[in-house]
Amino acid sequence: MRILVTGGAGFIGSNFVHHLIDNTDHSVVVLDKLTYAGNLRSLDGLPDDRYEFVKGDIADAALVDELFGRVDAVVHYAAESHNDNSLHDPRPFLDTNIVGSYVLLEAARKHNIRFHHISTDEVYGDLELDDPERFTEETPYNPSSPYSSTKAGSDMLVRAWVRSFGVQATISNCSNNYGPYQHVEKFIPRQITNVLRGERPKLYGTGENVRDWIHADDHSSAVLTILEKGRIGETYLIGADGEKDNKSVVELILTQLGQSGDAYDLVNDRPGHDLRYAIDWSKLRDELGWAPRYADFEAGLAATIEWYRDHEDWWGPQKDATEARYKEQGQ
Ligand code: NAD
Ligand code: TDX
Repeated sequence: MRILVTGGAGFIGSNFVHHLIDNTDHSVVVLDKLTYAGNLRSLDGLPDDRYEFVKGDIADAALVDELFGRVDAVVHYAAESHNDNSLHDPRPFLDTNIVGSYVLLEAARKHNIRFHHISTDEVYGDLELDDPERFTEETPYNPSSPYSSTKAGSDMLVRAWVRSFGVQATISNCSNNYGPYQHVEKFIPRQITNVLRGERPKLYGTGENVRDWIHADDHSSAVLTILEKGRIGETYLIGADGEKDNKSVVELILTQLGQSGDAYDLVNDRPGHDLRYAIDWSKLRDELGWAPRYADFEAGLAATIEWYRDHEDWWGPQKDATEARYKEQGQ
């Protein structure tokens, strides 16, 4: 197959492109606008005969029409992805996550193309710390931020285009990813690169918020499984039983880098900050036979720290501007 990957120069999209090239015979066309979050260097070293890069906007209907005419399937990662940015300037989130997804769905309908939509567990809102339940495919949508509400809106568009127009689509909602090529604005890379630069990690609020971590390569193998075996019209939750509170993650980063576990600062909390996410991924396991490979979070984190230590040339150019923005917000 030739697979169009939107947002393939971003964090999870680039991990997926490497996963496809390394583990399948498929070829890849990447469509990416190269916003501040896109980095062509994340796609270095891919074989010319199986990989093509197209710079462009998913909301550009003429370009999207041309590309859908020459691929066999589409995996849609492109998005504005950072909650904090969405609180300061929501507009690009509507343009890309909603209007952009709409343009892709119209092209999928016209070309009758297999379409997989990448989404997030944040569409379900948040859980109490002591809630024994986890999110399932049946949990009602209850998004909190401009980011998560635009992702929820795009999921609803996909469901409507399946039901009303017969589009051949599936949806996955994944928990928090970590791994190589993640922008330094995000929690884990921000704290690793702070420590590498001699700065203290910054925890929002009290640090008690819980995220359910999964390695980006496990997200990729799950998406490939759904693309190959998923039932049209279905939603699959993707997770890896990786619940950790933010304070514990910062302590691990500090100690793995040889610092004292309490050498962090508490900073202003995020408005509307979701307390806890937790994913029940048993449908994906039972129906499609998928399982994660990175069961050991501490080992995956150590490998990620090594990657950032070795790749300052990749993240260094964006670090100062990112920290300057956080400083303005007291974070
Ligand atoms: P990212 O911000 O690292 O990458 C997004 C990519 O999309 C960038 O390369 C950017 O240039 C591109 N892009 C943005 N707007 C575009 C447009 N209009 N046209 C074309 N390209 C555009 O994001 P990420 O963390 O890799 O997230 C990818 C997807 O996975 C998103 O849909 C996100 O909602 C979803 N997701 C992320 C996580 C996570 O933990 N990061 C978890 C679950 C789901
Ligand atoms: O400096 C920080 N300090 C801090 O305590 C930052 C940047 C974050 N945090 C907290 C906020 C969250 O509780 O860490 C947690 C993770 O924050 P983010 O990396 O911003 O991720 P989150 O808001 O949980 O959303 C991520 O997972 C779901 C992705 O960015 C989304 O794209 C995805 O949908």
